[in-house]
Amino acid sequence: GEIAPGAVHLPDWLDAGRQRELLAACREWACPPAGLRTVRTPGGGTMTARQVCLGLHWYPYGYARTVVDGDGAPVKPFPAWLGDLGRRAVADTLGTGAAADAAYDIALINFYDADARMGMHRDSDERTDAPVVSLSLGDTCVFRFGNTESRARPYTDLELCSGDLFVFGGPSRFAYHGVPRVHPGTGPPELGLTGRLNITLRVSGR
Ligand code: MD5
Ligand code: FE
Repeated sequence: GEIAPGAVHLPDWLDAGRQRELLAACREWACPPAGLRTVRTPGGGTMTARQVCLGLHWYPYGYARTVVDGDGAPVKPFPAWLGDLGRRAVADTLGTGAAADAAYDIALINFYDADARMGMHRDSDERTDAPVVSLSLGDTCVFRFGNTESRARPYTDLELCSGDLFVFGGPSRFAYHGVPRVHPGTGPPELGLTGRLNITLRVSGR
């Protein structure tokens, strides 16, 4: 349902078979070169969620062609089928008009173990306002959807489960958001994933 203008949550959008396929693809993308890495922040810390990128590699803060805080390898390509999936996601949430010109070219895949979190932030390194498509696999998390003014309240906490789709478009594209916790062991057992994966599809504008 619509959580705020432009922010639409569709639980169970990916069936069990699609979840398995997407997880299998993520496992290949996670392999070196340019695989899963620990992201270093400009302040000298590290993010607790580990990440792999397709199309362009995100590093705090900006985008790069090579894995700056990984093995220096060129980032893996963004496959056409993932762009098709993104446009289907936007069509199913915001309508076919919104999906028509969404040329997805970046995927950020975040892996959360039981202790990983993501602090409240805004995604503003893309040079477009195209909707961000978010897909979740594995353990359920608490997702904190905030406002466009500050990290503070008001915000809404909701659970994102394996197979859920969330699209952030319109005025919700630049809202603050975060992942305050993951509930370990809550994913579908038959998926065979310990932890949580989140796949976001984005339009770089580059
Ligand atoms: C996650 N990832 O669950 C989230 C899902 C990230 C990140 O936050 O930056 O990798 S993306 C959620 C998102 C994207 C764009 C806008 C908004 C939320 N929003 O306005 O709430 O790993
Ligand atoms: Fe984000």
